[in-house]
Amino acid sequence: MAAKVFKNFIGGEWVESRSGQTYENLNPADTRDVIGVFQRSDKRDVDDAVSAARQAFERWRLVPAPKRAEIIYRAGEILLERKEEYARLMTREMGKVLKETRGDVQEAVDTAYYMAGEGRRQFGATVPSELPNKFAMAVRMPIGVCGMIAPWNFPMAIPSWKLLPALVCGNTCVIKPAEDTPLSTLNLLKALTDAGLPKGVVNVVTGFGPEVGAPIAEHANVQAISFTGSSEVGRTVGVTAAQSFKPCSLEMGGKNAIIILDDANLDLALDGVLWGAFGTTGQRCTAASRVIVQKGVYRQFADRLIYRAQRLKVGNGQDESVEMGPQINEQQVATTEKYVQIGKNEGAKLEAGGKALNTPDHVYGWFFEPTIFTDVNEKMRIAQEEIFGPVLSLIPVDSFDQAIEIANGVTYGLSSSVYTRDVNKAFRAMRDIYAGITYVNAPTIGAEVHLPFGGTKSTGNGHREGGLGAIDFYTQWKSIYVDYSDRLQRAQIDTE
Ligand code: UN1
Repeated sequence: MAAKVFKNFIGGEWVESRSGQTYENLNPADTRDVIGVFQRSDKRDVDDAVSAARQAFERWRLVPAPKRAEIIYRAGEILLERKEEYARLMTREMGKVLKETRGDVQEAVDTAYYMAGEGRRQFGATVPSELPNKFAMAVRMPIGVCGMIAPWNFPMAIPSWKLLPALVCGNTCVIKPAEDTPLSTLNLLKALTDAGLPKGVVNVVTGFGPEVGAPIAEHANVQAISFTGSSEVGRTVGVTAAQSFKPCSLEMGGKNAIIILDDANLDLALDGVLWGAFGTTGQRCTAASRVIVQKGVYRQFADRLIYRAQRLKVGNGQDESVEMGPQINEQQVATTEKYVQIGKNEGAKLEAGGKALNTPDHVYGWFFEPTIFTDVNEKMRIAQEEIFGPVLSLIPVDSFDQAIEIANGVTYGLSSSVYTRDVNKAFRAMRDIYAGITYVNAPTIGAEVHLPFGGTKSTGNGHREGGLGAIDFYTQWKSIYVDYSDRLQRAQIDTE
């Protein structure tokens, strides 16, 4: 059977790429399974999408925010009805297990409900004026056309973090889904259009970074840009955006640590580490890739973790009994293999996994064993660089203070976690870990959509997604002064 062809969505129409070029999207658990044929777009398609978004902006910005919000709310209801269908397609397209893809769709539903509420908030400020008979306020205004570049690991949730706040604030959008996972973004779009989103308000252009992402970031009529992906590409996007002074939100890598102190509930920590490190096959920017363990419990913890990790069922995520799916593509497996070799060369002890899986059940997909290095020194590359695969480094430490220092001793600062029963140490960790997110007695993953999401240092550039951070990013302030004195009043001059 010929694979289904999916088109770009521009100005409310399904259109082919101008070049007529396409590419195949394959199931990472079984590359014989073609999800579909997608448009391989280029700058001309981006230009079309930006003009459509530009035109639509003039009408959309004037739709009252509570009305915009109703469409978003309805899209949330539609996503909930289609949750199982979209989760199954996402597992086929992206690989993570069904339990997780249901969570990914749910995260878009949560975002829709939250952002729909913002239709009746988007609070500004009314403040007194220094002059008599003068009124002052600050209101949030939409920015215009927002460009978005999304990653493959949360193919519906992350596009929803970008699109839905932008929309409720009155912006229009051009989004490029990751080339590995365009279908899930098109499914999100379908929910929005079925909910009544007008033509041109969201435009989806599929394809590859240099051919689609770069022209979006460069486009003179794209007024803001939001990117989630690697720090390397993020730097290029940031530099491009700076040239035309576009607001730019970057959410990039992590090297997230879980600290386990001697007094921790080890059973709880064990479940948390397995979930944090091997959930989504380690392919979350919030994944736990370092576990810093105090020496009193280090060996016991390592033994129990290795035992459990070696028994995780790895396979096709469409099978409900599978606990860990494949990596997204060949290149990610190659990166994981490269880092396993680096870890061995650096002298870390490989105690679990370390290889791509090639049994008859795995031979058509990009599977890798849950991998654990022990006795890792915090300066080794496997303890410093983001791997984005199922590889975990265990680092033994003497004290709480040393644990915090090591947790902070990387260039990233997204998520972090501490397992302890000592409330004083928990509060010190909350204060002293320099990261955007800290969990106490829970792993590094599992952020909720109504709180700010993002990190310090090379993880980001100061913006936050989720919650109010998103409303801040997708609006700009306008200060308004109304003088009803009927005479010229001069601020700072008429001081008497
Ligand atoms: C990501 O890691 O890329 O907190 C996003 C979590 C999810 C989102 C992760 N809610 O793990």
